Amino acid sequence: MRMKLYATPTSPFVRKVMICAYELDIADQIELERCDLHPFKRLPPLVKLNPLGQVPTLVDDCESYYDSSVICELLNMRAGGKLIPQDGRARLKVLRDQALADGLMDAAVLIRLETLLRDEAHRSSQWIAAQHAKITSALEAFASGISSRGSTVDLGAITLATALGYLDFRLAEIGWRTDHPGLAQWFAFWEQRSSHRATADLC
Ligand SMILES: N[C@@H](CCC(=O)N[C@@H](CS)C(=O)NCC(=O)O)C(=O)O
Repeated sequence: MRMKLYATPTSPFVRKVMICAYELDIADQIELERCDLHPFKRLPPLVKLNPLGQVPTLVDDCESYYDSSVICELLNMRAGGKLIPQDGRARLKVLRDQALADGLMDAAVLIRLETLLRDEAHRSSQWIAAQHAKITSALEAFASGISSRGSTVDLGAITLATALGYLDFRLAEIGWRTDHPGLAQWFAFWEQRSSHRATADLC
């Protein structure tokens, strides 16, 4: 039976899930159900499946799963994949990398919402600066370990690549490549992967 993924085309978390699906060669088992989401409006059919009313939400075998980290774990399990090491410190490190890159994407989405939803008079420059600080230190952390990352394809690398792609899409003015040439070189390799290219219109 095909899985159904509730999605919006500009969610980096949806793209992360679909990159995993392509890497695991099971993207054709997923049917995308497009949702028109707005942060101030909840979609009752989506809330029924996920009380947070967020995408990505996946329905598999009459059960719904969220958030993106759980869905990626499910896809990896279903495909018998190797995107997440099974145990030990290796597993924890991949999950930690995922958490850091997810946090980077959360900060970028919050900046986007603050600037999109509020008029200038009500915008908090302090709030925006605090989110920028998270992005800066997350990029520094990834940059400092990039030489040992090599060409390994795991959930941490996928989430990092998704986050960098989202920065290019929504916050290009950050210009992260200037400060982090090693990260830029790594991402140039990633951008060529078919999973990244196949999901380009998702973000
Ligand atoms: N932690 C969640 C974050 C998902 C998320 O932030 N989704 C956003 C779209 S990018 C959303 O659905 N926003 C609508 C809302 O929060 O009401 C995940 O990893 O899936």
